[in-house]
Amino acid sequence: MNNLVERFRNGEQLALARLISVIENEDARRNEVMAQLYPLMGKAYIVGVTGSPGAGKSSLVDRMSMILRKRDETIGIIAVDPSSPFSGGALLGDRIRMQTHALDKGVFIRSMGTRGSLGGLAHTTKDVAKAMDAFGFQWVVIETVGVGQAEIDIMHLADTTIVILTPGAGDSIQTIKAGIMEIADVFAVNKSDLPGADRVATEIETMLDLHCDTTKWRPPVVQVSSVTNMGLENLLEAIENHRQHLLTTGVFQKIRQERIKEETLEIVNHQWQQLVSRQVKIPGRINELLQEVLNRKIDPYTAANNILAHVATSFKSEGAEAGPQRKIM
Ligand SMILES: Nc1nc2c(ncn2[C@@H]2O[C@H](COP(=O)(O)OP(=O)(O)OP(=O)(O)O)[C@@H](O)[C@H]2O)c(=O)[nH]1
Ligand SMILES: [Mg+2]
Repeated sequence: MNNLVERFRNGEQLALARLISVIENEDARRNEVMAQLYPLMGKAYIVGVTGSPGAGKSSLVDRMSMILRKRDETIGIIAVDPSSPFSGGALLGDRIRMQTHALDKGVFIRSMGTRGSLGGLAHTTKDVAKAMDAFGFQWVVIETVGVGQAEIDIMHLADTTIVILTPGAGDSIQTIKAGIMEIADVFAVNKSDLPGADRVATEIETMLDLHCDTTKWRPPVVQVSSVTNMGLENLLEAIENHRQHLLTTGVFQKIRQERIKEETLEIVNHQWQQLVSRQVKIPGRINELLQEVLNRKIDPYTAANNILAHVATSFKSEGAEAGPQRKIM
């Protein structure tokens, strides 16, 4: 494992791919890996891209990456497809749509598709994004279909979230109503080479006039086309403007700090749950307490308190030694 981390530090993409597999498979070494990579994290700018199936997310990410590469900036891309059972490597479709970058070391594409990911899809995506950040990519772009809670959670990872709408799909207002409006920092009307794009853009602006708190940030609406490459520079400028807004208002710093706190508490929660489930599996005090509840000798609340106390004691003896224990730098 140390060898793998060392190769990762030396910029070997194969090592990055292997470490992502460790993260995805909820391997016992996952926490150890994340702890080792932690000092390298926090430099990438994270962009979320969401929209209905077929809105052109992958195509747009591909085009944006092309421009960023011309500026010599590096990009890690995560394509999350919750409906797909596949995981690891690139899904065929994404491989084709993003093939422009097949031989380019400045772009790394990873598709993730397993619903049943043990730590949860959002949790795993977050860790994969962190691994790409630690690897040194200046941009980490996460593409996901904007439907369920897990996907919205994933978008909360992003510094800037782009919501893609298209003309003709009839989904603009519907999508906005579905609560996606709250997560949008930039609206992209993709497929603007097709008729109806102006109307969609106007609809979004009207919606923003009515509902947007302009004291904060009014999401710009940018018309783009991945086919004609129209508007791509404007889209990148909109992202840059949002980034500057976050930095100058101090919101960027605040959000990053909030996230670190939240994530640390999430780890506590996660470890705690694992500790409890491990103990429940073995005969012992916890099972005795559960049995007493079943026999109506004690109530579940008293039992829960006793269980917590018991787990805490065993954590002192076993758990504290199991995980990573290092100081940062
Ligand atoms: N006319 C037109 N077609 C586009 C544009 N962008 C993408 N498409 C087409 O729309 C289809 C879907 O594009 P994708 O990039 O795969 O869309 P996606 O949102 O990533 O799709 P999923 O990941 O399957 O949800 C493809 O056939 C693209 O060629 C565009 O700007 N104009
Ligand atoms: Mg796609």
